[in-house]
Amino acid sequence: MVGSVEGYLLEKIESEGAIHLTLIDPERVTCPQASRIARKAKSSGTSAIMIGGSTFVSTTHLDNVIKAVKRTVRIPVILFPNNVTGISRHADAIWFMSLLNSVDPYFLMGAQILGAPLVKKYGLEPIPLGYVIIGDGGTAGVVGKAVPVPYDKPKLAVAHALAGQYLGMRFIYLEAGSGAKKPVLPQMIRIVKNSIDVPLIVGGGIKSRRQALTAASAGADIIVTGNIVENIKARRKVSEIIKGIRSRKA
Ligand code: 1GP
Repeated sequence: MVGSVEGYLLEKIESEGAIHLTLIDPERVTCPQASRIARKAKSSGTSAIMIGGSTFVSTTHLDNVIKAVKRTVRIPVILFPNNVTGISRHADAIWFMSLLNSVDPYFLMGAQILGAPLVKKYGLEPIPLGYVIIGDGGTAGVVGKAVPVPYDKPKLAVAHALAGQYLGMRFIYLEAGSGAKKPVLPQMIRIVKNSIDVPLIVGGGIKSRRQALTAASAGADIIVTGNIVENIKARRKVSEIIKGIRSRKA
């Protein structure tokens, strides 16, 4: 049941303690830019590339960005879809996700029902993921019609994460929103990590080595960064983030 990309992530977490994934938003990059970001991120030590955004992208451009990334690096490409239109046959796997604190059934199960046949048809590896919006959640929170978990209510985050795990989701993602002013707080990461038995992903607003170290030390198994890779200093930035993750005290 566990596919090769999921197995790869689990092994990496097991051997490295905490890992980094790079998110590329196809709306914000050209194909050459996506290739460059992926190459630099890979050489800095990122473990996989996630592709997705919160709003709109043409499926042709999405396909082309993924093809460009796959031509450049040999690490897995995992879709991070905000809707059915975020599915591409060219990726290796897809975070098959439900936005657990959405009030809209479409984001809880509707989009998944529409997308599942495509995942099957394209032979994508689905990785079940419970997605929880923290703080204002940025664009993802608005688009997904989430009732966000406040930063200072860690027990509410635990309730969401446990519900996801008990429904069979094999990863839980605490999302502060791309470009969030404040990342998920370590107190929340720690209590969620101590309450669940599946790997914990944390992202949104992580911009520095110190913030990455804080999240990894609090128990994040996977740290996702997006915004910081979209500029020319990408390599140095990603490399700093990864150094932060690797210097954590478990
Ligand atoms: C957003 O958690 C990711 O979905 C990454 O956020 O763009 O702020 O790094 P940033």
